[in-house]
Amino acid sequence: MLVQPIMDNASLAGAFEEIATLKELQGEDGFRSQAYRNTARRLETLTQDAAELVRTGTIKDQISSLGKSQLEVLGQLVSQGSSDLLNDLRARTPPGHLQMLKIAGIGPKKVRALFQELGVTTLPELASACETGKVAALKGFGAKTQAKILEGIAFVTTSGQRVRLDQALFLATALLTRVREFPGVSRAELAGSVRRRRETVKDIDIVATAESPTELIAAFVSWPGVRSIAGQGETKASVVLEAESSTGRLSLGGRLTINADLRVVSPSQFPFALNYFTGSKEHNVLLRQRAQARGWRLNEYELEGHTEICTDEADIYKALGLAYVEPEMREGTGEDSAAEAGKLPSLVKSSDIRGVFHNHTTASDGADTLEAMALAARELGLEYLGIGDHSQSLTVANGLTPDRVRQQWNEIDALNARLKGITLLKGTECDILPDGSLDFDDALLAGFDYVVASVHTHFGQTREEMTERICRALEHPMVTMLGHATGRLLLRRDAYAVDLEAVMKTAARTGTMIEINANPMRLDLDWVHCRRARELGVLLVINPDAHSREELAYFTHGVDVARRAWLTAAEVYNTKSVQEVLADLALRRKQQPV
Ligand code: DGT
Ligand code: CA
Ligand code: ZN
Repeated sequence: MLVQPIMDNASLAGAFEEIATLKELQGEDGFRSQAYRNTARRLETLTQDAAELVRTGTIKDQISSLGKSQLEVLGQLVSQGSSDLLNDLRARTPPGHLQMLKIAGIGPKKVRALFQELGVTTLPELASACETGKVAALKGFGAKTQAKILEGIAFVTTSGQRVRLDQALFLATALLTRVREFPGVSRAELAGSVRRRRETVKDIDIVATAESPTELIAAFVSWPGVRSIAGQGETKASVVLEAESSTGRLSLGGRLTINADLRVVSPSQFPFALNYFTGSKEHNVLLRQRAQARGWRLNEYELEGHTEICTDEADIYKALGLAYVEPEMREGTGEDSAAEAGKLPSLVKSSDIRGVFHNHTTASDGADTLEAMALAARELGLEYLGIGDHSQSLTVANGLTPDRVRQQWNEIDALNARLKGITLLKGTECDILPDGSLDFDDALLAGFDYVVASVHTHFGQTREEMTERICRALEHPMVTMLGHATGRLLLRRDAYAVDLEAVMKTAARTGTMIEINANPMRLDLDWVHCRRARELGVLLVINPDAHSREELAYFTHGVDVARRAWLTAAEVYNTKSVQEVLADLALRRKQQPV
């Protein structure tokens, strides 16, 4: 049963984003599709309810660039929940063409060429065209591109079933609220990989108690957003949810489908069911073995043989001789012995974060001005906001020339003199050039409070070249932290080839921080390497890489990664106060030969 979606700003933005992509696939000129994409950005950052502005005919006051056709699309989306243009574009575009866009190195032009020259409409067809050498023979492709496409297909098809955590969490939280508000429900929690905050998830798992399980199940399978029912029983249901996917700078927009499972249990079963369905499987095995060693049996409903009552998960851990293990650490990687020895770390929390360093403004490729970003950071409760706009050679992102850098410093000084409750820091996201040198000279670099160094070009270098390149940058005395260490885009682009172990060891030796890039499309470092970095003694820093006011809040996704990596507040640089950070940054600069 498809219930009409509520057209909030994010859904409207998603529809515009999708129209832009589909128009490009149809070969319409770039300018017109870009206009739709620009509107998507504006809708996303609009603070008023766009649907309401459309209804009252005042939307053009907020988005002056809207033309006649875009206004018509908006009008239809708001009044009918769908748009003729979007429906028409969807009908004319093979779904396989959208999937092809997820392959790194393939854009709309290449998809069109493959379709027109070879009639390719699906990923399997594309794979066989590559395998028979037809793609390499096409103008503008070649053997190298063909090999890359094959790799990309393998990547997209193996990862394609999973959904990014931020998107799943958004839907899961809304669903959980509905479950909790349902009459007769006394307890309900998210379980599974969503609760453990894995970076991608297969489905949403919810565990609940209810006075009438059948009524809750019947309601659950008919809620808005449910596209179909995958299974329905007395105490369990599984549905397929469909929603507009969130937009954001690195996403493709479009539709998102994900399964959601609800399990209804009795109040006495609840802690056991929650624990079991939170997993991970590996963690469950560890717990079951501990129960067995005590002569008990642990399953999803009870701890058989144990006589004391368990009302929540902590009681179960206690019964097994363990301290409570936070869900993020339940991956079967030694958390049970640490819990037994009382050696579990006290994990960093979002409320510990007092500032962020890697953020963009309209000076480079951000959507908001310096002042708007500063006010939003203050609103979020941050004490300091570091600005890290792009450097000069990254012209595609409007990188700053030295002159523009100095101009921004003046603006920062002026804002710092004027604004209360937030301190702006002068930083840069300085490109690491292919040979490992930096995009600004030392004299200019010395004027920043700190430097984030990142790789944005020449991803195709060999593993040795890339490792040397990054390590050379880390050796540079003015580099404070390494940005998005591997360049990966979740479910879309693999990390570039790089020896991270060597990079982390170099960072540990030079005292350079490594960023946990918290953009939910990156999460780079990932939690596994992050935990290794901690072991090696690398100081980590969580950065949202915000390109708009809204994206400042991304740092919470980085906190999730840090928690999965067992990090405490002391091991994350930006839990320091503004005074501590200013003192530390000044000290770091003093130790540099200028
Ligand atoms: P995913 O793949 O992102 O959905 O990851 P999970 O961990 O949410 O996996 P899921 O949804 O298949 O199952 C939820 C939890 O239920 C899982 O973390 C542990 C538990 N579970 C499911 N199947 C088994 C099993 O065969 N053995 C054990 N020990 N636990 C299981
Ligand atoms: Ca799951
Ligand atoms: Zn970057």
